[in-house]
Amino acid sequence: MGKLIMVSNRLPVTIEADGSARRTTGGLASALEGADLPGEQIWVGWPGGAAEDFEDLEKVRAELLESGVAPVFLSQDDLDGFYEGYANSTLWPLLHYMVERARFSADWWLAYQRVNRKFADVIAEVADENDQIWIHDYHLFLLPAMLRRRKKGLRIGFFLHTPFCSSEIFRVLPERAEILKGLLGADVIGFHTYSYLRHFRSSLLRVLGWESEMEGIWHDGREVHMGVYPIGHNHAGFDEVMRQPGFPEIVESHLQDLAGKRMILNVERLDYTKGLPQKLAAMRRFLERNPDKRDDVLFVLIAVPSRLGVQEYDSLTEEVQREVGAINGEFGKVGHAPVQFLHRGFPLADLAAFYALAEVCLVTPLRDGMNLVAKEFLDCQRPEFSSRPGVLVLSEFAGAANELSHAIQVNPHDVDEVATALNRALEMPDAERRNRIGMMQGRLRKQDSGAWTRRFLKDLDQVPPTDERAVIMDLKSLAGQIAGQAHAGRKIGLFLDYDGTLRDFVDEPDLAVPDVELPALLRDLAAFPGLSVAVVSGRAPAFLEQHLGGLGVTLVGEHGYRWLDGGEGEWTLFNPHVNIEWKPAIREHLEQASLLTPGTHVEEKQSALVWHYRKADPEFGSWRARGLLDELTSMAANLPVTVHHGKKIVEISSLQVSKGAAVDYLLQAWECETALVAGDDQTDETMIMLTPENIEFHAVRVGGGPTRAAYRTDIQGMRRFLDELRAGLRSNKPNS
Ligand code: GDG
Repeated sequence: MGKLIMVSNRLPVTIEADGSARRTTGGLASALEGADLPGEQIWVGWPGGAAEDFEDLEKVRAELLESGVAPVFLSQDDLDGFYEGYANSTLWPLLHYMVERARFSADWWLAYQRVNRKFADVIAEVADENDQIWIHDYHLFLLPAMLRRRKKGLRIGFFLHTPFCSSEIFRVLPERAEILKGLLGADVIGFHTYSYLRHFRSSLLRVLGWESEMEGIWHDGREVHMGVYPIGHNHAGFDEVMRQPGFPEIVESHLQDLAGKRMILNVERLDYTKGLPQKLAAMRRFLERNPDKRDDVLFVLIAVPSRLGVQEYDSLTEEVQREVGAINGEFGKVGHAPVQFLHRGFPLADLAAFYALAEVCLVTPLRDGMNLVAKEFLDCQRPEFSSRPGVLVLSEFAGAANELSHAIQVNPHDVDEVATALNRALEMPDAERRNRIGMMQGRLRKQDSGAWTRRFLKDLDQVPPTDERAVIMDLKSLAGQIAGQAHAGRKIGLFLDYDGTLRDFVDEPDLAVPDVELPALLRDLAAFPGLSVAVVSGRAPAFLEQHLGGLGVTLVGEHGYRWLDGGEGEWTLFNPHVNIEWKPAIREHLEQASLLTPGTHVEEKQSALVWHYRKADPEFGSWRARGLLDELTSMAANLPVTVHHGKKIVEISSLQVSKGAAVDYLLQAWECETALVAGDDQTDETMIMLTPENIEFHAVRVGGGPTRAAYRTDIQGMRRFLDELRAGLRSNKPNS
């Protein structure tokens, strides 16, 4: 097994200009600290600061490399455009649904691309074939595809720590297509919740028009797996500090400071997504409504400074400071200010003590990928350290809300609701508090950051190694083998689907005409003595004859209903007794569906009916198609038909007609000794599944999806195969 290369914008440590190191605060850093990563590792990331400020860049690089860290040094220009600009002023607000905060600049986009390339450069230097690369977060959306182009044989995972916003928001981003394609360079893409995965899939559909499955998407000749991996907190780290002999003293000293007040705790990186102003509004409402509790409670707001220098963050700090002052001015008294704003970080042991002592933990972000504070608070609730169990008040817009259903969940925008929840939490009887904590704590401790890491890396590990993925290589030797057999005088049949196999799909099927090279290629192949070629398509005869007639290639139309021997003369039916009496009733049903679904229409073929939804709204269209499929399947239970869901179509065709049956017929008629079938969808599987006796039979699936074919490739790979076969046929001394 190769090594693990962890890649994040920030390293888990910040390196000062003199080379000394300091720990970074934030969700990613603290989760990974407890993750207990396996095997040999290298961390790749920005060490903090601008490259210009380091006294001796090369010395720092060499020292860091020795301790397993490969730094990506960024210039002040990079930092302005990439970090403060595109990552934190464009992507961060958009991903958190704050469109009005998002700012756009072409220069920032250039810097974002440049810095992603710098990361790719550093990784390419330290990575070897079969290493696992685990890329973290929105700063590096372009990196998976860049890296894949740069270096073969890597297993690339990507995890997004933020939400993935609805496609309606994501579409706002000018570079939306590039970002999605960049991400699809990964083998495994992970999200915290199912909703984020769903939004990502609808963005693929709405921005790129690419349909995907829940588990992933076939892209660029490989399977990109998508999954839901809710991150856990660093249970081991908190457990360790709480077990230390000095911990009770730390708790005791904070308890003294509280002087009998009931602590309502808030811990966060100071960020507008965490909703501190809204939280302060709720505190104010609570204090207004509950004068009897004003002297009892103490709101402790720990807010670690974050992204200093970014304008939004500086003004947020000022806004919070002003409001804290105003609330204390209004509701405080000599010796007691109800709100304490601590604008700094604390050591983990102090944080654990705060969590243990809090009666209420107020976690009310406006949007949050997961939120680890909520989990850490619950974990630190241990009866030996506090007189009363605590209550979690949690925003329904935090990813953690999916898992923590026994918290009091609130809408953070609803000031009244949060104020009421605060009061309810303070009044909650101890038995209920304990019960709620118990329901959540066990699971959290098991699903900690270590479990999260293991799950993600296990899936990354299951990505097949390069040589298994490189099916196109196999086709090359297959081309040589078949050319050799043709030269040796064996009778060979090639049965090739058209759309999605020889030619890409386009929005308008009539425009999917063959490119200039295809007719010549097919003609050359069919001209070789003993080698017969058939294009086996679902298309109507007229289209096939117009574009592929007269080439010496046999045309099979309407999924095997009729054929044109050698591409000229008269079309013949494979089976003149096919039953088509079922058509009127089904046609009426399909026409009804078209009326109700704008952008769809019914195509009538001799032995089939096709409902096309290529031009419908993509989600509405595929939802309707699934419904139609159910209806037709039950309607057709006693009819001699099959129903099939193809690429943007639902097709009902006679049971007696199939591509497989047509190919079976031609295999005999042509007395084939070797045959190759190739296709990209379920109708082609009827040829792929044939098992003709005494014939060497090769089946190729073009693109993704379940198949019985032994070979898999993409359209380019298929065309390359045919080119190589032609070259083999032309050469005097064939490979065998
Ligand atoms: C991003 C996503 C997602 C805070 N103050 C102190 C301190 N912290 C630690 C907490 C916690 C971490 O910072 C904050 O993590 P969050 O998950 O709450 O939020 P983000 O930093 O925004 O993280 C988030 C996360 O990535 C992981 O995927 O959950 O949604 O936005 O661990 O303990 N740590 C110490 N002293 C402090 O004063 N030692």
